[in-house]
Amino acid sequence: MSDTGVDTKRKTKTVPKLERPRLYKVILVNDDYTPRDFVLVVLKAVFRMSEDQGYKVMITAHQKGSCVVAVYSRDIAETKAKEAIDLAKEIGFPLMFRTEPEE
Ligand code: TYC
Repeated sequence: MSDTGVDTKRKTKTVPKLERPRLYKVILVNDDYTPRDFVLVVLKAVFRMSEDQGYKVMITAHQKGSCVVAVYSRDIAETKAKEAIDLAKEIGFPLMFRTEPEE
């Protein structure tokens, strides 16, 4: 108690709520020009996927229009998406990856 008679001592601690940083999905988008085998090469090289995983993701994007490849922090997701797009661009394929935040 202080000498003003007012109890200034806090009785409950305020614990700041730390929000977990949002995670971002990297999404593979289908197109009509990039060869399936090349999509697989990119998925294995950039996203470290096995042949099996890569094939499933590639064929899902091919059939449904898009497929989630992986989930990362925003920085890593954007870097990997750009790396993959650039790799395809170098060879002249329009392969596209998008990133979007998870709900
Ligand atoms: N649709 C392409 C083809 O038939 C293959 C492909 C699959 C391209 C997935 C992009 O994200 C993709 N050659």
